[in-house]
Amino acid sequence: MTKTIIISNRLPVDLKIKAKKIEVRPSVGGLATGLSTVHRQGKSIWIGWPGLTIEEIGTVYKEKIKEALKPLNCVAVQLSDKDVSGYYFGFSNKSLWPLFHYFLEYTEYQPEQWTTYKEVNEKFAETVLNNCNDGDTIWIHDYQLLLLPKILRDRNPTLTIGFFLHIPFPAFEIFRTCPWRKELLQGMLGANLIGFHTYDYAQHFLNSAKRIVDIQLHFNEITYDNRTIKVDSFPMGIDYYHFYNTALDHLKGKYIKKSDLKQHLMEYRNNHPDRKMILSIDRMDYTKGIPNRIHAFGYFLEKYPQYIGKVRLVMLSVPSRANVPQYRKLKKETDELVGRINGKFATIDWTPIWYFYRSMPFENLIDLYTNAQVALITPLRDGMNLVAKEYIATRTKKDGVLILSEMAGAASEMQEAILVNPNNADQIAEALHTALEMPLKEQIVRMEVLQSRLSKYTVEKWASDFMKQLNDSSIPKVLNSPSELLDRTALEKMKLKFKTAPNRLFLLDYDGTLVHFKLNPENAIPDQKLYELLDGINKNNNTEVAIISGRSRRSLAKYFAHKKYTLITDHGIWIRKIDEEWKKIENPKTEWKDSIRPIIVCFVDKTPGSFLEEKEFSLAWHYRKAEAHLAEIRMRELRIVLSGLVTDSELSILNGNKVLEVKNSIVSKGRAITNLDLDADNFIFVAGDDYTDESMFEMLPPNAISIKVGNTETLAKYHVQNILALRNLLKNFESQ
Ligand code: GDG
Repeated sequence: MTKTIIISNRLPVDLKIKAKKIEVRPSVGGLATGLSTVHRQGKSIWIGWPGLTIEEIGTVYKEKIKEALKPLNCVAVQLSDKDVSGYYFGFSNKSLWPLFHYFLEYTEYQPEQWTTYKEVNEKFAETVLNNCNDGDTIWIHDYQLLLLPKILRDRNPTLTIGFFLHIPFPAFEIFRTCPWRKELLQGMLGANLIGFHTYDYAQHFLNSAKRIVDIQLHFNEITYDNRTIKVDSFPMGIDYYHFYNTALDHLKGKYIKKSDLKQHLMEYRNNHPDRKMILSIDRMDYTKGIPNRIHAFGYFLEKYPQYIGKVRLVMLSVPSRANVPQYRKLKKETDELVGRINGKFATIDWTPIWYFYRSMPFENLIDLYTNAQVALITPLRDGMNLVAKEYIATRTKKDGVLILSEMAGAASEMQEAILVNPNNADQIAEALHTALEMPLKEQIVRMEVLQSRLSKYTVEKWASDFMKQLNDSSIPKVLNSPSELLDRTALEKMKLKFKTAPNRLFLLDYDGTLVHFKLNPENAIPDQKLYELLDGINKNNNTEVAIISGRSRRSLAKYFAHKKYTLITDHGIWIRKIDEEWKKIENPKTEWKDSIRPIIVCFVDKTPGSFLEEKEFSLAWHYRKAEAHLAEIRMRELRIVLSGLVTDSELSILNGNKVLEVKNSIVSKGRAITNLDLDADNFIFVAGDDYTDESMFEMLPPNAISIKVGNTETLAKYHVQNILALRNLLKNFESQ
């Protein structure tokens, strides 16, 4: 039975060593709650860092911790002090966090930290691989583990891998500034499904992937490395009824024991029923817009002095990453600002800002939520922001107003809040004024819509939606195609036929089948291993290796003229059999080139990076090197222009891999291979990757073995995932 493995930087546990004993308690964060259903179902484990380094644990406690985590189905990744400092405080929080939140001025790049980030992602992979079996489902979380999907995919292709990013994915112009942008994207592309909080983040990711990595895109489906990768948005919710019911219990006075905070809040309310409370809660992080909020509140008191003595801003700032310099600076700035506003506006019995720099127990959090008439949440950037959602869930009487930054992912689902630009102090002041004066009726109307939405899209729903799509994505897609993934039985049959057949023919397409595409076709040269493989097959008795390609005679001859292989070039115009001279097997007209060429040249001029390849009998417009988005638009335009001109049925337009080619219709690989010995008794093995190869598959006798490299629609009998898989398959036929 396969299982699910959840992987996040931190395990969902609080771990302490007290009086030589290990204390492990499950933590109650949003992610832990949301995934608890996934984690509870059947066999499932959670892998992550337990929060103590190898040095802190020492050899004595290592095994004890392992034992203590076992009942919770958790497995620890062992990290040293150096790992945590380079990977977590370093690359994750000094490079990725600011970059992804558009804080370029805080983004630092230190190669040693990048190296540690890679090493730690490898360490996570090792722990996962030691705990997983073929076919398991893996769900990886967040920016600390961007490289992990690819590492796992490379080591075990049978895994179904999902990845979810909890923070924003920035626009291409921001992301491209990262020195290791390509590796990061390739890392994420190891997954089958990549999830983001919002549609915008998903679009930013697709845009970057399109421009930086050589992918093909169809709506939100990527084809890369001959795999399909789905990209989608899954807005994360909260454990709605946990917040709602706890708030109800608070109102009913179920919690007899009153904390200091609760006591204060009650006194404040009873002694000053006309005073209102504005609440903000966040980690002390520069992305959360804390100084902007304090400034705006000060400006509000100046603009509307009638509220002096009447409203109070209660600000809970939870300490976070306090050893990163920018966070220390922020703390200092916040302390000073709060001091300044309080100094300026305070009266004998009233202070404008109550500021807490600490974390509070859950019960107190609920007290704050239920006592605040207004929540003021103004991050400069925020992946989602769960606090905004939690405030809504605790408003059991349906009163209260949420002011929310439009830069938070949550804003796209919470249009009934008052949305503000966090950099616009005047707009925030106006929003505060509107919120404080909002008639109860309007508060209720807005609250009802928000509550109804949040109570449906809970964190459990979020997790189950993601898992459902992930499980659907594990089935390889070969649409409308009879082709099967080649299995062991098929391979054994193939080997038997190879042994017993009188003659053997290996007919192999070149680009995309034997070698990877390169930006410039001139660079897609055969490697030594490929020569050894083809020679190894060719050494067998009665065996012919034939390379067939749309490339020109000159280009293919450069690589293989010295070999004893058959060569077919220009989509099937020239053939060179073993020990024979080149022979022209088609003689198509070429006059049409004079009228088509100027049109393609015009598109080359309009599309920087694209170029025209003049072949003897065809014209090819290559756009692999052009900016992907523009190239796609231009390719469509060119195809329309050409289709209008190419009414002559003797010409056809081929849409290849980042190339549009016009050639004579009669010329095809299918026609060309009729010049070879295709006797049905022979062992015939044909492989290709794009639709120009389909004409070959169509011409083959029924018992020939046809193989499509990649996952798209085909007439071939079998498909293999990629070039490496084909090369591995061919190794079975090397002469011993
Ligand atoms: C990242 C993304 C995304 C806060 N103070 C206390 C406390 N909290 C709880 C809140 C809330 C959580 O912490 C904070 O969640 P946020 O979503 O607001 O922010 P991040 O920590 O930055 O989280 C964010 C999130 O991941 C999920 O994908 O929404 O955009 O940055 O649940 O209630 N809880 C307790 N005491 C506190 O003092 N008990």
